[in-house]
Amino acid sequence: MTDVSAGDGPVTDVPPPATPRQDLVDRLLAGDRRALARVLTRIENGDRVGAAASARLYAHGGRAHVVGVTGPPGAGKSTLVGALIGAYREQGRSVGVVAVDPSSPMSGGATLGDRIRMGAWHGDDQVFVRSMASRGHGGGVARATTDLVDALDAAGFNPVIVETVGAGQGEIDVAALTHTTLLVQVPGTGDAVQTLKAGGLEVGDILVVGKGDLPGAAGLEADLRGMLTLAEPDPPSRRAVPGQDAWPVRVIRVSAQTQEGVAELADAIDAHRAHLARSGEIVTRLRARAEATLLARLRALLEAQVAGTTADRRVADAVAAVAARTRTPDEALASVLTVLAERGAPWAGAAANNRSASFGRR
Ligand SMILES: Nc1nc2c(ncn2[C@@H]2O[C@H](COP(=O)(O)OP(=O)(O)OP(=O)(O)O)[C@@H](O)[C@H]2O)c(=O)[nH]1
Ligand SMILES: [Mg+2]
Repeated sequence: MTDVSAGDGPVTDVPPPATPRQDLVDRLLAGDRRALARVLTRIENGDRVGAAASARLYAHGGRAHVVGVTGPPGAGKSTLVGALIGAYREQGRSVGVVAVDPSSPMSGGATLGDRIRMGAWHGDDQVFVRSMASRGHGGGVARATTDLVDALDAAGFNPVIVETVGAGQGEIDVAALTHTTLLVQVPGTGDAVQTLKAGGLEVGDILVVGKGDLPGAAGLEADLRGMLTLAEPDPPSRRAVPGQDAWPVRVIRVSAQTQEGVAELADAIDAHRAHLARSGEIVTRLRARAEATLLARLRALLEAQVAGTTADRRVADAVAAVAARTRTPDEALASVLTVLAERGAPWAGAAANNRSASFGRR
């Protein structure tokens, strides 16, 4: 384990006691759920303690199968996750859940956390649910979600389920951080097939027809199956490892109300996991996940450096000049880069020099 706490002080939020006590991360790793809850809160807050904890936990992760559950607001995602928790508990498996932006006011759904508190898993220390509002996190939702998933993974939960609203167009790209993605569609909304055509197919490993007890569910199931037979067999985003078969996307109709299809869905998730391991596709997915995580952090870093640049007089002048068409946007960029370089972004100075060199050659 890498000790990154040296510069940041120990990962604990109480003053050092007279007798040495285990710190939060050690307690989390030893199975202490209260320590886990506190670490998750610090991670969600995005503070230094949370960042230091994430860094220490990282080497302990990578064991959990991470399952994404995504779909439109009110599709029954939380109810479905609750049903899956039941299936996993029957198999004696622990389950960690991160629910992002639960219960939009429109859907009439209770948060998953509320359901658990009211339901059968209250007090079961093999089930841990964390709901996170996406509002107020700015661009940090994806980061916080990834770190929360990693912390539950390090704490030994397997699988870890992530519930998010949306299908690719949402504010966080769930497929980039999960191993198996369930795309939930419901009858009667009329947009299911459109969603899938608009990229959902590239995201979903398993297409779930939710609220399968409602009229229209069988029809939607048939539509989705029909669409799959017409779809490009091996789109670039899910290209199989050479020499291996691609995963055949499955359609499963589930009713969380009658429990119909829930066990079949849990089995399909396991089958997808086995496919990823057998075919070697898991390696590709983990690389893609690592790349997406790094790029997202790079983007966040650059955005933080860029934020507020327009407050600088020279940048404001450049903006005015572009608006008045006395300078081109590319010429104005040089001013912005100069300001960024002065504010401690060394790459900007190099980029500014390169740009003036290439303008000189023109
Ligand atoms: N008929 C029927 N209704 C369901 C089923 N599953 C969920 N519902 C209902 O659908 C509504 C929304 O359920 P949620 O599980 O909160 O949906 P959600 O997708 O998590 O909602 P948000 O997180 O707010 O987007 C609730 O009123 C549920 O009781 C089902 O299998 N059948
Ligand atoms: Mg929900």
